[in-house]
Amino acid sequence: MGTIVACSTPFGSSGIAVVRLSGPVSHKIVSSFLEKKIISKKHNTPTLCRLVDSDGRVFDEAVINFLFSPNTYTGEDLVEINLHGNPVIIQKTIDLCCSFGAEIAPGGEFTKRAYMNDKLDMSQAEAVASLISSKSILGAKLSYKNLRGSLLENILSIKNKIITTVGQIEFNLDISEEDLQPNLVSNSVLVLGECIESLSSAIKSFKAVNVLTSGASVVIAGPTNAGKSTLFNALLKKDRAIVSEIAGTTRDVLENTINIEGIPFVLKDTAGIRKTKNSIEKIGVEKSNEEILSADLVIYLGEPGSVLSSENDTVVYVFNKKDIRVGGGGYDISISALKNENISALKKIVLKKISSDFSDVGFIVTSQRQVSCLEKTTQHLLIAKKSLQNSPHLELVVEDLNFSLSFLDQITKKTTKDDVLDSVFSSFCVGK
Ligand SMILES: Nc1nc2c(ncn2[C@@H]2O[C@H](COP(=O)(O)OP(=O)(O)OP(=O)(O)O)[C@@H](O)[C@H]2O)c(=O)[nH]1
Ligand SMILES: [Mg+2]
Repeated sequence: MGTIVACSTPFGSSGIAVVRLSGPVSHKIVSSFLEKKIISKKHNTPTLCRLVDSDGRVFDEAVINFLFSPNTYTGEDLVEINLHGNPVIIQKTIDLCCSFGAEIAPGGEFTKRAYMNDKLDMSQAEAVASLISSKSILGAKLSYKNLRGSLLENILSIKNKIITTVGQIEFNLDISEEDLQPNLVSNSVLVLGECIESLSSAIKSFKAVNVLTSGASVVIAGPTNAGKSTLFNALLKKDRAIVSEIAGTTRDVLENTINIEGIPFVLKDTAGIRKTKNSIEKIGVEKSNEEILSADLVIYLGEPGSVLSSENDTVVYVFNKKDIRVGGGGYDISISALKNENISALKKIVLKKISSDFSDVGFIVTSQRQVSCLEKTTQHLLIAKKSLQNSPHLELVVEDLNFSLSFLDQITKKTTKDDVLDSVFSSFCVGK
């Protein structure tokens, strides 16, 4: 593998920026444009150095850390250049690295190398991506748990149970299929049942984790003039949406993120739902219905007696304008968006509805790819379990158990195909 370079911090003006190199000649490349061309022989000893352009003039000074294989993030020789965060200086440094033999690193290349050099397994590499993209501190904590090997441990424990079951069945097959060990079938069914249960709770955890890392989408919906945009503004604590007494004011979906007790919510204001001949408003209403369908939660501002007609049943029914009218029976809460009454109580209800999904998540997965691997594992375990219970054709059972193991391997081990690798690492940012 060649030597790669990238800026690991966001490109732009900042106090400090970090340019990183990894690969066999990374130390030599960096020393080529230092005023004093010494390569540090000591691991992890940050040193102040001057950076020199091809005309021999110094253009910045930087704290440079030379790190030696294998005790680095990638497992290769690595250099971290902490320079002033000016895009011109960053670009000059990267250009110089390239002129001395480095290649620009594509997104995720540093973590991909860490994976290739056995510094991380696949579940830990994916935890790095979700740790970086997490929008809440709780999401970051869960991702960090996986980075430290929580998912790996849980998967290995399930794998061990399956491998032991395969071993016991194969041992029986070697002796005699007719003369089965007592309790072999019943014990195996029990163990596979336990594995299926753990996998199913991990699959369920994904929705909750996704909310913590990407934010829960909360759609404010209801008829025209119900006060949706007024509520949107009240929740954001700023006048973001246009409010008026004219029915059909909001046409496009407006979006903004709020944070309730550390959980991110992507709040959406939508067009009021009504029958209309206006072609633009009609498009707005269609968009509202699409948003309602895909929302994690809908705040529905309805008229008394009206119910949201959608397949999405995660709804908080809100009676608005309580300052000028009476009612509210059968609703989850009465508020006045205009007078800011009961807005905090509404936030609490929203938080409770969303967080009930992840109040006690233990074994969690953080990517759709991991979910589909676990689903395929479960399918084969279910078939194996059924075969054991119905007519124990033990060879078939072993075949399905081996299939289930191959899907677990895709989450943890290195047997992963190139296309899976590309899809995982291409979602990373450059420099990680
Ligand atoms: N008295 C009172 N008026 C309210 C309240 N909430 C909204 N309104 C008024 O109701 C009218 C409609 O409010 P909007 O927030 O624009 O309603 P909307 O549901 O977004 O309407 P569309 O975008 O047309 O679907 C405005 O005149 C608001 O001032 C409330 O709690 N009390
Ligand atoms: Mg509106």
